Amino acid sequence: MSLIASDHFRIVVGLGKSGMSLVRFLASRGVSFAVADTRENPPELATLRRDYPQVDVRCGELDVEFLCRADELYVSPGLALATPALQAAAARGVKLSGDIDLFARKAKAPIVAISGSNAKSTVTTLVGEMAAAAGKRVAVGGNLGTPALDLLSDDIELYVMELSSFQLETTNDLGAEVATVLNISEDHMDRYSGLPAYHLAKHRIFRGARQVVFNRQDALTRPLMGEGLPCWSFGLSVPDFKAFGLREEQGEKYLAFEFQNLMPVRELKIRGAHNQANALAALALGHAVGLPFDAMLSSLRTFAGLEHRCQWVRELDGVSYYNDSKATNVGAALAAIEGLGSDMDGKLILIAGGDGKGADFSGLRDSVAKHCRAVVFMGRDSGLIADALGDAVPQIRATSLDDAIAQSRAQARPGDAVLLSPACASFDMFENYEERGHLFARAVEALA
Ligand code: UMA
Ligand code: ADP
Repeated sequence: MSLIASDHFRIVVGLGKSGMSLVRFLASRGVSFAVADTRENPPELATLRRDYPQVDVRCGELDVEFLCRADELYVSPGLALATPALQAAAARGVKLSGDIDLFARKAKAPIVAISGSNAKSTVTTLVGEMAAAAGKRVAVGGNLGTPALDLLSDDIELYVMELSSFQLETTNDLGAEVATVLNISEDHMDRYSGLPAYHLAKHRIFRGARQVVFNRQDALTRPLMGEGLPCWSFGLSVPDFKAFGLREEQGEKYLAFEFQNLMPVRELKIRGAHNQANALAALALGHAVGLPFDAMLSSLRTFAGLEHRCQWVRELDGVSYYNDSKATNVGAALAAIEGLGSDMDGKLILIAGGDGKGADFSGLRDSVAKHCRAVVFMGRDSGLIADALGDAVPQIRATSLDDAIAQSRAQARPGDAVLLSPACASFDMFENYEERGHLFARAVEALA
């Protein structure tokens, strides 16, 4: 892996999980490459030095001259393409690309590609379980955790990929068998110039797709181009042709395809209207790649949801406690407040706040006023949320997560629920949303 410029010299920019998967991939194919990371001590540095000691690694501020020795940069989803050094390299003719483009070129099996502001992990996991229940050799990953390139194998019959807007920024031609953007609401506004730029990044998922699934209730999920591509839709309304939705018969609500009832909604283990939409999206994606209904429905009957997504923790004094730490944006918190709030007789005590990522919190006001008894705030941007909510409900400031739990408990009455659904990222107080969720669950379980 010399540093001498050649026609085929690559630089992996970013040495986290996806960067390390690129290193393994390129090394195994004898491609000449180096690595750069803006951090002094990136997470996979020790592994790289141990397993690939010959690879040149540059840590710290990106050096444009160094980057320009490559003909292509594989940029981590964690780095914005707008980063000046990357733009300077691009202006000098260096191609900017990412791991998903490489993966798409090498994958021999069909790809189910899933993006959206929320519900990606839930729907990706569900489609993966449906495919496994149908007897397919399926690989599931992407933004969900296992980097795409680590999934590549000749044995695989179907890839189910969760793709973030960050990954899609560097994805030029995915060529998925079926692609979807599940929903669009504001997120990552600290990285994008506004909703249109974020929307544009998400819609790159449709490049080269053979089929499309869109959300009938969210116009921003419809592909801007792609006339003539087979399209399937999902939504909570009554379905028509090529559509999944809800039908009601004799007081019983059903998941349905076109004019056919598939399964009573009450047989779903995952709760709330947002999860009914997720189940319908998964059915649409699975149907598009030929999975049989019986296998898909049996998965829906057993899937209990992922950790940190509206997860029931315990009941104490007639009050239920839910961990929705994964609600790192306004859209996700809204879905949880509406989904749980309309499913119960009591009210919610909402615990919110953290790193707001530049979001506009005013969209929470109506749902909070309708479903919440009080909001308990914690974290850096809690003042911004408090201002946006105005006098919708009583507001309480907490000094820590434990304090927030204690304050919520004091507010709750039997029949209520305490819901940690912060509408914010966690990085101001915690390592990540998982740590925030685990600490919440542990503290709630310890309540006497
Ligand atoms: N970073 C630098 N300098 C660099 C490279 C990264 O400062 O040169 C920082 C950035 O703040 C960045 C963070 O390090 O946000 C992580 O970057 P990384 O390259 O170390 O990330 P990976 O470990 O490769 O993880 C990435 C995805 N991370 C991001 O998009 C931020 C993971 O999604 C994904 O699971 C993994 O690849 C495998 O595909 C995580 C995520 O937070 C779960 N995604 C966002 C989300 O879901 O909202 C989009
Ligand atoms: P993602 O991978 O897109 O972050 P997850 O499945 O991890 O999605 O869920 C993230 C958050 O979004 C959770 O807090 C969850 O309660 C909420 N959520 C789940 N389904 C929906 C939906 N259909 N619309 C909006 N929010 C949702």
